[in-house]
Parts: sequence; structure tokens; C-alpha cells
Amino acid sequence: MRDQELKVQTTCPYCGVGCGVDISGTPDDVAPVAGMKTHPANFGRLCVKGSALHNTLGPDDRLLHPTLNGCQTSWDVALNLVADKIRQVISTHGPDAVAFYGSGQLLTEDYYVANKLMKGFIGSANMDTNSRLCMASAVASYKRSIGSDTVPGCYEDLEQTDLLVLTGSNAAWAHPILFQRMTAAKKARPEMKVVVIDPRKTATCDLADLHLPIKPGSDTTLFNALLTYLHQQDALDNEFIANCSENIEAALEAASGAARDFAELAAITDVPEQDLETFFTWFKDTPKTVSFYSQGVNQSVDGTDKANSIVNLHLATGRIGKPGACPFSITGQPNAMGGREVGGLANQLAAHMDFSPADRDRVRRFWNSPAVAEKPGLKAVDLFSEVKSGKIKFLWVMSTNPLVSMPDADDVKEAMKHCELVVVSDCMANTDTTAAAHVLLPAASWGEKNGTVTNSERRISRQRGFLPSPGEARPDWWIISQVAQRMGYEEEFSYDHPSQIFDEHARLSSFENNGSRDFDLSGLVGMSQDQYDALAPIQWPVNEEYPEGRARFYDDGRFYTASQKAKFIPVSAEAPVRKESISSDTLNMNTGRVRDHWHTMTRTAKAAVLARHIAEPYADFHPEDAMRLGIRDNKLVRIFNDRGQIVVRAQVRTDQAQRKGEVFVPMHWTSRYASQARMGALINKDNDPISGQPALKMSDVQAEAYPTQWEGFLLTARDLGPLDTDYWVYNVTDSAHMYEISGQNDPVEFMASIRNKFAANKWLMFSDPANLHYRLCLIEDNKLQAVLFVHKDYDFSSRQWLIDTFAQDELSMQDRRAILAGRPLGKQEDKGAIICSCFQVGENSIKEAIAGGCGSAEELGKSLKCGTNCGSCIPELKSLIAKYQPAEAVE
Ligand SMILES: Nc1nc2c(c(=O)[nH]1)N[C@H]1C(S)=C(S)[C@@H](COP(=O)(O)OP(=O)(O)OC[C@H]3O[C@@H](n4cnc5c(=O)[nH]c(N)nc54)[C@H](O)[C@@H]3O)O[C@H]1N2
Ligand SMILES: Nc1nc2c(c(=O)[nH]1)N[C@H]1C(S)=C(S)[C@@H](COP(=O)(O)OP(=O)(O)OC[C@H]3O[C@@H](n4cnc5c(=O)[nH]c(N)nc54)[C@H](O)[C@@H]3O)O[C@H]1N2
Ligand code: SF4
Ligand SMILES: [Mo]
Repeated sequence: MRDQELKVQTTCPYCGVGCGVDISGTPDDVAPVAGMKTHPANFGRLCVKGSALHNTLGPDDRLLHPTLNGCQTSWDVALNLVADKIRQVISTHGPDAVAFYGSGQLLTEDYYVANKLMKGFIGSANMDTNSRLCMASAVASYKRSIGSDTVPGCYEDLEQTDLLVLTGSNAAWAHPILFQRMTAAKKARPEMKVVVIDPRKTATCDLADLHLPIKPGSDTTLFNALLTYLHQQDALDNEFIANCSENIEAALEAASGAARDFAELAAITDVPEQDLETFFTWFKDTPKTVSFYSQGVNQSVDGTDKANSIVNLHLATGRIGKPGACPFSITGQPNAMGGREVGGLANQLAAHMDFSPADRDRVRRFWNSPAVAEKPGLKAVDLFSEVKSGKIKFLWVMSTNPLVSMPDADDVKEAMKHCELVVVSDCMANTDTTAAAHVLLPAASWGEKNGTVTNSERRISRQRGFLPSPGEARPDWWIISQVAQRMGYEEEFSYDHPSQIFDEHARLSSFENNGSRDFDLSGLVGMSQDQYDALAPIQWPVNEEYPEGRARFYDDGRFYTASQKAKFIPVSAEAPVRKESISSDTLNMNTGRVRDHWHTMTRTAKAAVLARHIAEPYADFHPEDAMRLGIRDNKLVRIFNDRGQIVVRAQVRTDQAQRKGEVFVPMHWTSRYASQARMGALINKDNDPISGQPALKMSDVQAEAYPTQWEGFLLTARDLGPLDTDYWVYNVTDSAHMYEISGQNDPVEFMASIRNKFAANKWLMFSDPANLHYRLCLIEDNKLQAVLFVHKDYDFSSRQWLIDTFAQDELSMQDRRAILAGRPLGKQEDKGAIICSCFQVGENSIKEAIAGGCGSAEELGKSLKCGTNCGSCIPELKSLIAKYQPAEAVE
């Protein structure tokens, strides 16, 4: 079977774009993946993360067996223990002492079963998920205004629009294939305008006609002022307002206090008056407008209001449900939308039903369940507080890594110590969260799992398995159903294939629906397993009226509120209230994503091609802040507050990408990959009062240089785990494991600690103690085992030649001499930091090509191939051209 030819179509497990992926090769040797040409999300393209999927499939780091307190156990023992504990906690403390914390990365079928068990059979609604950190504000705002959690538009709207406003979205890095579609649309119609509203100048700004580097948190004021302006200019759609909406007066009244004039608005938002005027005029004059928004909106203390201030603008101008015109909240995770459909958040029941008596009764009858939860459960931040207070005695974390991603992550760590039983289902063995669990359950991973996901435009696609699971790993739906069965619910959870779960989910969506609920899959009820296996991507709803799915909602002007009219939501124009306030000696820490890593890196860190784009955790500083604080570019910096500290590399941004008084830190690095970079420990718990979504983009921190005695790097043939020094960062390369290292400690002691990790002790060494300069290597059977370079202040950027040396089967005398000399003998190319991951083109090569006359991304592509596959690096190619182009070539 292992040499059977694979021909499978599946869906990318990363972002909410939901691209189709073609799998070929054999289970033992999966070929480089390709974009699925017929998938309506990507039409054959894949971004750099998607293109590297086959590199992440290896068994390294996988959790292979159930464990109990660190010791391997059987599934039977583990499942019985979990089921018994839940039953015992319910009978002693009631159902609300049980909690699940899930993820938008579960498949719909996994998610459905988890939600059903918690809300229908345990009888509590304490099932929240990492989606609370992600799009809870977007959900709350849609429900307040349009009556249901429905994304009104579709991806084609992003191409058909005349004005695309991206707010708090770095789509170039976070939703790359949509960004490419936007880029292609603008190229085809250069008159299409793009505005980016983001405090930082990101790669997304590459596409922008106008960038508003807004003061963080002032978006609501900006949008309220725009609503007032449109009203004053008589630019509202009065017919739509009269026929299809209610409550505009209250919204206009609330908005009117935003700012008296452009001057005042400029002072509040920190954006030049002229740019504000340009934006307002474009918005007024362009009926086809799409507002595309993401975490800069949702992860705010007023995230729901921010989102509603955007929806208000679209209602006021009737720009909803029309081709090229809608408010478009983009989701992050591959199945954030599927989670919303099954009711995966603590304040939803199931299938877009809530906790009204009628909904509860309907769901109870459908599930034939003993005890449907009576009221919404605890939202993530409160849920972990109750774990800490001891009220929650049993916690089951599935497919998420809260010890990194939750605000005040050390407090979450502490909370888990107070819980009687913490169960974690994960596919990886070594995460911050698995380290805190009593019971670990090995989950099947992408490539092994079978089910459905829904992307950001409501399109349901199949994720299909093509590999056997390693060890004893099992799909999440199976694990959860087994626990349910052992709690006594054999019949209600007797699934043996995900198609049965999907069918039940589809039937619930249509149960007593009769057009009253947007989410309706009646057209997919009763599929055979073969039909399910063959299901082509389709946008919900799928019912009698829309048998082929529906691209746009609200094209008929009818909404899901009681009156069927959309509701304007008055939102306060006050500056957001924060418990923390920035003082003159603190910086505002903003956090977010980098191009080539996914969240807590459990998957992307396995692909050497992805590790090379940004190899270390970093912090971006404005040059004046750096100067004031004595922080130097490319040196280590300590960022800290009362909650914790991180040590990362400083980047002093001289390209005006970073605002003064603010610092940006990527969210990805964890204790598995770096000594001190788990930024979640610094984040405060402020959250939106309506959605409960934490304000993850705003925390007070201080920063100072982190002086070390020495710096260096270590390459080894095997993974050594954490190292004994202040600063280390771990990456895989094609042929070796690599650590960036630095320390305040004695380098000789550190070197000894490394040497002790190897049985063999025939190290070759160059040493110059007076200058703190050492080069060591260990060679066994004529193969390199380890190379360690240490120096007090040295540029180690050139080392690809050493990584290549690791791949050699035989080392020559010349190789040995080169290692001790610290440089390649003879001419070897040094590519520099990898910019194009697909073709491994480095900054040095690009610099050379630019000096040689390449003046555009296309020309660089022709010369070096960079940017010609997935295109994710094109914004960076353009900024390198701006950086390195010979002065006379710049007009
Ligand atoms: N490469 C990669 N792609 C991903 C992910 C990943 O981990 N890696 N994760 C996926 C997930 S789950 C999500 S949710 C999405 C997130 O996708 P995005 O939301 O696009 O990504 P972020 O980098 O979190 O934040 C976006 C921007 O918000 C800006 N911002 C901060 N504060 C404010 C503010 O007050 N106002 C405004 N207007 N902007 C502000 C930040 O500067 C940042 O550039 O990405 C998805 N795609
Ligand atoms: N400061 C700050 N914090 C943030 C954010 C931010 O912008 N700034 N963004 C927030 C957002 S939007 C998000 S979505 C979260 C993401 O944060 P997390 O959800 O905590 O991050 P992931 O790394 O995606 O965690 C997924 C875990 O599930 C495992 N896993 C993968 N597939 C499966 C599977 O099929 N089954 C099981 N059981 N396990 C699996 C992975 O190995 C990994 O350990 O972070 C949030 N936290
Ligand atoms: S844009 Fe990239 S990460 Fe997102 S689904 Fe497509 S290939 Fe995957
Ligand atoms: Mo997210």
C-alpha cells in the first residue's frame, strides 16, 4: 500500500482562504504539493506555506501514544479515565465544572461532536475555542447588525470592487492567495483603488494607493467620522436606508461626536489631514466598495464596535450584497467558519441557533439529549480564570496551544496547575501546552484526517486523508465519540465515519428551519459516503432555493433580524477604554504574523524552506525609540512588563514601517523554538465587553538592550532540545539542526555543556580566548556531528556553506581546514537571508541582480526565478529594489 500512487484533492490546513491542494506521489514519498486548478479559492495557486506542506509531514515530534502523567498508556485506559472523570465531576460539582477549549483548526465533524457532547450531553456551554481570540468580535457585530453570523460576500467581490479598504489586515502575509487575487485585479484594472489602514507599513501596503498609518485603536473614530461626513455630503443611500434598515438616527447621533473637522480627526488618528480627505472622498464617490478587515479590528478592546462602525458605513451606503460591495470580515483559521456553523463558541448553541427556549428545545429534540445547556458558557479569558479559581475541575484542550496564544499566558499555565484533570489532544508531543497536561491524547494530523472545512467565503471543502496516522494517533471526532460512548451515550455517538457526522450536522441545519436561519445545508442531507467523498467545494446555504450554493447574501435586502431589516448600531466615538494606559516610559506592543510561520510553529517549523525567511523572533522599533532606549539594530533586546519578559532581536526600522512609541513582535515563537520569546506572557487580559475577544494588539511594555558576552551559532546532526544559555533559537535546515545562540554566561562553560551532550569527545578546536573567539567541530566516521562558532561580536550571517557541508557523506581535509578557519576555502556563493522560499533565492543574490540592472519584480523573476511560483515574496522583492537600486536609476 505504501507505494500506491496517490491522487488526492484536499484543502490547505493553514489560513482561512481555504485553497485546494493536489497530492501526488506515494504515501512513503509524497511529491511536492500543487495548487488545485479547479478550486474556486485559489485556481491552482498556493502561497509559500501551502507549497511547503509536503515538507511538514514527517514523524518528528509527533505524539504517538496516549500518555498519563508522562507515561505511555493504552487508549482504553486513557479514554475510560477521561470519561470517568467527566462523570465524576458532573455528579460532584455539576456540569459547569467541566470545560472544553477547542480550535478553529478542528474539522467541522470533530467540532460538531465536541460541541454536541458538551452542550447536549454534559449539559454545560463551557466550550470555548481559540476563535474567541480570532473572530468573536466579527461574529458579534454581524449578529447585532444583520441578525446572523453571515459573511455577506464572496472572494470575487475583492476583484470586482472599485475601492478596497483593508483595515487591520496584513493580507500579503496572512491571506497571501487572496492578496494575489487582489493584486491581479488591480493590475487588470489600475483604476481600482486600494487603501490600507494599519499602524505599521506592512507588505500589504505594497498594493496600496493610500496607507493610513493610524494610531492604534482610533479606527472607530475614523469610521464614525466618515459616516458623519457621508451624511453631511448627502451621500447616503436613502432608499436602502428607508426600506431595508432601522435605527440610522441613533447611529448618526453617536457618530457625530467623533471629530469636529479633519484637523481634529487628524490629531486623534495621527493621520495627515490630506490623506483623510482623500480616503473620505474616495469612499463617498465609489459605490463599489469592499471593506476587508481582520485582527487589527477584531483584537481590540472595542472590536465589536469597530466592526459595527464598518458595517454601519456599508448599510448607510447600501453597499452590501452587491457584486464588489460588502463588509468582509476575513477569517484566519482554516475552519474558523466551520466552528461558527456548529456552534463552537460558548455563546452559541448549534447550527446558528442560540439559547432561546425555542432553540434549546429544538436542538434537544434533534439530539435526543438529556440536558441541553441552559445558558451561554464561559468565554476563553473567563474560562481560564475559572480554571485558576478551581471552579473548573476538568479541562480538555483540543488543537490549540493556549500557553502561548492566550493573553497573560503564564497565568494560564498557573491556572492549569489548579485543575484536577487537564487533557490535551494534539498531534505534537512537545508544545508548551502538552507540557502542562495530565493526559495526552495523540490526534491525527493534516494528511491523515478526513472531513470538511469552511473557508472565509462560506465555501465548504473536503479535507481528505492520504496517509496512515503514525503510532496510535486517531482523528479528533473518534477520540471525542469514544469518550461520549464511555460516558453512556453509545447510541448518540455511534459514528464510524465522518460522513455520518456531516449528515447529522446538515440535518440539524435544516431541522425546522423553513428559511428562518441563514445556515441551511438541506441540499446536502442524505449523501452516501461516496458522494461525501466526492463532494466538490460549495458555498452555503445549499437548499432548494440555492441548490448550487449562494455567492452573496442580502442581495434581496432582507436580513435575519426580527423585522427583516438591518440594524444600525450606534457606536461610541470615545477613545477605547483600557485598563492599562500607556505612559511616557512604556511602549505599546502590537503583535501579529510573519509570512512563513503558522501560529505556534508546530508545523511550519518542520519545513527548512519556511524557517529561512525569518529565522529569529524579533521586535520592530522606531529609530527614535531605539536611540532613546539604547537599543541597536540586530542586537538583542529585553521586552518586559509586570507579567513577564522576552528576549528577541531588535530591528530598528529606518523605513518608516514602525510608529514611534510602539513596538511590533511576532506571535509565533514558543519555548520549543526559543529560550525566551513566548510573547503571550506579556499580553494583558483586556477584552471587548461584548464579544470577550482579547485586545491582543495592545499591551504596555518596556524595552532595554540585553547585553551579552558572546554570540554564535551551533549546527548539529540531531535536535538537542533547549540549551543552557540566555538566548537560543532553534531552526531546522535541510541537513542539520541549527541554533542561534548568545549569552551573558561564560562561553567556555557553555561550550562544555554542548560537548557533554555528545558521547564522542574528539572535538577539533580553534580557540582565541583573548578575543572570546572559538570554533569547534565534532566529526565521527568522517561525517560532521556538530559545529559551534562563538565570538564576542561577529557577523555570522554567512554559513550556508557549513549547512551544505553537513550534507556531505565524506569530509575532506580541505573541509576540516575550512571549518576551523571559519570560512569556505575557494569561491562559494553566500545567498544571504532567503527571500524567495520556493526557489531559495537569498537577499545577496537579489542585491547583486539589482545592481546588475534588474529594476522590477518581473525582471528579478526572469533573472533568478524569485517570485515566479507562489508570488508571496513579491512585496519584499519590490522593497529590496527600493533599498538597493543604484541612486541614478531612481527617478
Ligand atoms: N503567515 C501566516 N498567515 C496566517 C496566520 C499565521 O499564523 N501565519 N494565521 C491566520 C489567522 S488564525 C489569522 S486570525 C489571520 C490574521 O491575519 P491579520 O489580521 O491580517 O494578521 P495580524 O498580523 O495578526 O494583524 C494584522 C494587522 O493589524 C494591525 N493592527 C494592530 N493594531 C491595529 C489597530 O488598532 N488598527 C488597525 N487598523 N490595525 C491594527 C497590525 O499592525 C497588523 O499588521 O492570519 C491567518 N493567516
Ligand atoms: N499576542 C497575540 N496572541 C494571539 C494572536 C495575536 O495576533 N497576537 N492571534 C490569536 C489568533 S487569531 C489565533 S487563531 C490563535 C492561534 O493560536 P493557537 O491555536 O494556540 O496556535 P496553533 O499553533 O495553531 O495551535 C494549534 C495546536 O493544535 C495542534 N494541532 C494541529 N492540528 C491538529 C488536529 O487536527 N488535532 C489536534 N487535536 N491538534 C492539532 C498543533 O500541533 C498545535 O499545538 O492565537 C491567538 N493569539
Ligand atoms: S493562502 Fe496559503 S496558507 Fe492560505 S490556504 Fe492558501 S495556500 Fe494555504
Ligand atoms: Mo486567528
